[in-house]
Amino acid sequence: HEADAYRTDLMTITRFVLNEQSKYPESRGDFTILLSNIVLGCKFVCSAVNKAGLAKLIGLAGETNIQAEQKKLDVLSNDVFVKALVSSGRTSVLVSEEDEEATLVESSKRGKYCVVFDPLDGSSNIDCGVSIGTIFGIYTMSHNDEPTTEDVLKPGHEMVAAGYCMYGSSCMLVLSTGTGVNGFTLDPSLGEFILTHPDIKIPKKGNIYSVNEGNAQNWDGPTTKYVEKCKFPKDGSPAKSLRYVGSMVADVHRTLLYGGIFLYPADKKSPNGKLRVLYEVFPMSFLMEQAGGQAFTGKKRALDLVPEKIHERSPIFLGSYEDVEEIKALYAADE
Ligand code: AHM
Ligand code: MG
Repeated sequence: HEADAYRTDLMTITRFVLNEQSKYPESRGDFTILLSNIVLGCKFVCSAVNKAGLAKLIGLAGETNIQAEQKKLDVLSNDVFVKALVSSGRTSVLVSEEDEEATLVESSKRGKYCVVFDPLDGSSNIDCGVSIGTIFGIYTMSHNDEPTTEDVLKPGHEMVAAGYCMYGSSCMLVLSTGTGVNGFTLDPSLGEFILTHPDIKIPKKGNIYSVNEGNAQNWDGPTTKYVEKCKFPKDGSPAKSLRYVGSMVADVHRTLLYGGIFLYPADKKSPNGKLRVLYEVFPMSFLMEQAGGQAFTGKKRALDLVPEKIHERSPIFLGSYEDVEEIKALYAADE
């Protein structure tokens, strides 16, 4: 059928968010404008990631004037996001994994949102072409005075939106504005993200666990017991499969769609784990909860953490509701 070959009613991410925002009478389109700048950043990074191998080829051919392409991909991505977000006129504070200090936006360009982000996560996977991603979370300013770093040192449950973009076999943007989770795939011929995964719900229980097992000798008791249980279940259930890309976006994306659990626990060498609270742990925890899963730090609900520093780290266990229940029980028994 012709009708099947071409879908004519395209739900782009902009149209989707405009629809959602129109439910709020006070909405003036600020969020839509902010999001479209994030989307622009994601499209840029997607195109840069796809061209990364070619840029190297040009380099090898002896071109000398390729400074821009030679700029490291993560630095380039950061520059694009910071510029797009500042110029949106809708932000006051930006925190990026790439910048030691928060960016406080000059008064003429200020707006009501604060954005925390990791412009290109999964750095160890960049040079070998394995999936990498961008992660972001959005807060609103709670006052009209001068913005400060304090404006983003808030618990994750105060975020108004969070999402990630995965640069993988296709480019996918997964977003929540607090009313569920939706996935959009970039149609490269249109340059638009189209709704392909409406209302994503994570399976209640999964059969995959995802962790860097190379750190096992330094784990604490509950993590060790949990992973042992995944491999040698004593209750007759089948052993879980192990999948670990080493890119948080890819590992979390798979967990969201297939179910299971992703762990980056504390260990003796890194007592707070590796992942950053503001722009890794919070956005992914927000999405997990919105999809019906859970996110736990080993002590409490991840979204209840109150960061004291912008680059703070925390252990994290997130994924299917029932799988996270198990790790919670092991930590409770350990107290
Ligand atoms: P990065 O910000 O330097 O890229 O590190 C974050 C990444 C995550 O994407 C991933 O979950 C984790 O580091 C993997 O760490 P490890 O190599 O220790 O397993
Ligand atoms: Mg990172």
